[in-house]
Amino acid sequence: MQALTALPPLSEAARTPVGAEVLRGLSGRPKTLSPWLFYDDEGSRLFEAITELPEYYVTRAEREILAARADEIVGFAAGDHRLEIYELGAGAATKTGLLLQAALRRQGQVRYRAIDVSSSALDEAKERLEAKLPGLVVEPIVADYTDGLVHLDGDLGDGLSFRRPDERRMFLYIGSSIGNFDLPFALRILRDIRRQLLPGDALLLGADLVKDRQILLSAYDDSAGVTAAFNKNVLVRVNRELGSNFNLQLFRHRARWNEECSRIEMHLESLITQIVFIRALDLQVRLGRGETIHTENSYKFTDEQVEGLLGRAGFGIAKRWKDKNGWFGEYLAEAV
Ligand code: AVI
Repeated sequence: MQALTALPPLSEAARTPVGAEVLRGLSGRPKTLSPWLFYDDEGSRLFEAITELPEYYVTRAEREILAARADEIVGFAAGDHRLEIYELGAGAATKTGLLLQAALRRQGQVRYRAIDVSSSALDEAKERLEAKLPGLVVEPIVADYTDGLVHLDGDLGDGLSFRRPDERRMFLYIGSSIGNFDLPFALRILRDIRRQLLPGDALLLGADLVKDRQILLSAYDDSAGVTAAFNKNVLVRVNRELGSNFNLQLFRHRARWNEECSRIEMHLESLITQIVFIRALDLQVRLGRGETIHTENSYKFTDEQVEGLLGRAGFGIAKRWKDKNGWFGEYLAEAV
C-alpha cells in the first residue's frame, strides 16, 4: 500500500519529465523511450561499467587519442591565447583530465566550466580534479544542454560581450554523445555551441566511426550482459517511478545495426503478447510477441559526415585525430 501513496496523482505524473516521456513513447506505435531515461543512479553506474568492457572500444579508443594528443590539441586550440575550457555533458569528466593537464602545462591556471544534468557527478568531478590538478578551477553548471544553451547565458557568465582579448574558449563535446541524437537535433546542438563562441574559438568533437558490423554489435551486446542490464534498467525505473508492472524476464535486449541510417539501435523485445499497466498514468500498454520498445540510437559516422555537420553549424575543421584502429575520431573545429 505504501507504493500507492508514494506515486503522484495521475495528471501530475503525466506532467513530470519521466511521465510525459513514457506516455508519449508507449501510447502509440512504434514504441520508443528516450535514452535519457537510462541515466538514473543505477543506469549511470551501469554505463560506467560498460566503458570498462572489453567489447566496448569507444571509451578506450578516445582515451588513447587524448593521451597521445592532448598537448597538440590544446596547442592548436589556444594558438597564442589562454584557453578557457567548457564541457557539455561533463559527468564525472574522467577523460577530460588529460586535456586539462595539457592546458595547465601551457598556462599554469585554467578555468574549466563543466555543464551536466547531474549535480552529484559535477561535485565529485570538482573535488577530484581540483585535488589532483593544482591551478585548476572547476565551475559546475547544472543544466540540460539539450534544452539549448541560450538560457545559460547568465551562467556562462559574461556571454560573448565580456571576453578578455587574450582569451579563447574551447568547448569539449566528447565521448560520441552527439551520436545519440538524430541528425537534425545533433546539428541544433552544434549550432547552440557555435552561438557561445567567437571566430577563432574551438570545439573538440568526439565521434564514433563506421566500422565492421560485428565489432559494433558486440560493443552493444556484450558477453557479460552489462549492456542488456543497462537497457532493461529503463523498465526498472519506470516500474519504480510510475508504478508499472514490467516483468524484466519477459523482455530481451536487442542490438541491431541499421545500415541505411548508419546507426546501432537498442531495443527491448517483448517475448510474449502481454499487457503492462502503468498505474501513475492509468495507461495499459499492449505489446505483441516480438514487438520492441526502441530505446536508443547510436549513430556511427564517416569523416565527411562529421565535417559536413560541423560546416553546417558554422565551424571549419582545423585538424582530426584517430586511434590506431581508426575506429574513433576526435575533430578540432574552429568557429568561423
Ligand atoms: C553515451 N553514449 C555515447 C553511449 C553510446 O555508445 O552510444 C551510450 C551507450 N549505449 C549503450 N552502450 C553505450
